[in-house]
Amino acid sequence: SKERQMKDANFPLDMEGRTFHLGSRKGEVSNRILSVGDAARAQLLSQFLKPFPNGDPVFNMVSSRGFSVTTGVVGDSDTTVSIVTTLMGLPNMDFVVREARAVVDGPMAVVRLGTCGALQPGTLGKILVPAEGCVLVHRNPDAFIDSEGEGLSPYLISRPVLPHPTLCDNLVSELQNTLPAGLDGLRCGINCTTDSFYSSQGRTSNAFDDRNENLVQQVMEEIPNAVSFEMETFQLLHLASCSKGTIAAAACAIGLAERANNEFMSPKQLVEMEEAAGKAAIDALVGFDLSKTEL
Ligand code: R1P
Repeated sequence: SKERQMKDANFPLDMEGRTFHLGSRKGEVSNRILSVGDAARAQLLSQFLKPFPNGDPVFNMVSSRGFSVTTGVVGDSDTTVSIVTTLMGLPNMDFVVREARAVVDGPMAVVRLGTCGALQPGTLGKILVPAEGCVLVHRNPDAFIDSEGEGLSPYLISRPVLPHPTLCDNLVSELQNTLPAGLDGLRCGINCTTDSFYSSQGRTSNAFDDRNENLVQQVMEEIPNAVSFEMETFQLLHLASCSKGTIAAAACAIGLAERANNEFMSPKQLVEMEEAAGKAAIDALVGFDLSKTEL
């Protein structure tokens, strides 16, 4: 609750050792984390987690900020996985990765399963995997200052950051096993993480000065193998690459809407893909050798 007494303003913890936003403490989060955007997806995929061998039930908590952590054992193994509801956007992924890192001992593996806008024709409903990397597409506020912004680009595109190659390979081969269409059900390429669902994904608006009418075209010209627009993966892969070799990360996302033709998946198709891709992501985490997080 908001009344929690905190200590250490540099990295706040409460009196029980719980982090400020994710709200978990040591012993509650596995070294293997599946990060998903919303609570319904976390709930759906918790079917793959079983009680602990000592009889303890699957652990579940929701923080006052709305993040959730569900930790249990996978299949007949004694390997644990935590499913974390990461909510949306770069800062929330930052909270999850940093605050999970603070309460987990030893190396970690994190896989994100999200939804995304599908950028390539014919990829609606496919799983889009940033095996070739992930860029950040973000608004450049300086370009919007009337007197000084002239000549500046209103959107900036970072250089790509890569997933952990072995973890990403694990994910692709597990997806091949679980997706109804096998390899045809996925497409690898570059993911574009954006700092807005609207402006920096090229959705136009009369209500704001967004200067984004040509943004999707610009992204596709600069990054011909761009497959997806979503909002968290860059932060995950970037932080993993800055984790001094302690975090391996990879990601995939379901092509929920195809941008070029404006088509959406049906809710039923979405749940089927969430289940299949979620199973694959959990199996990829379980099969990953944690001693190999260093690149
Ligand atoms: C936007 O609708 C949200 O959906 C996508 C985006 O990254 C953003 O978080 O992913 P999730 O379904 O995982 O939240």
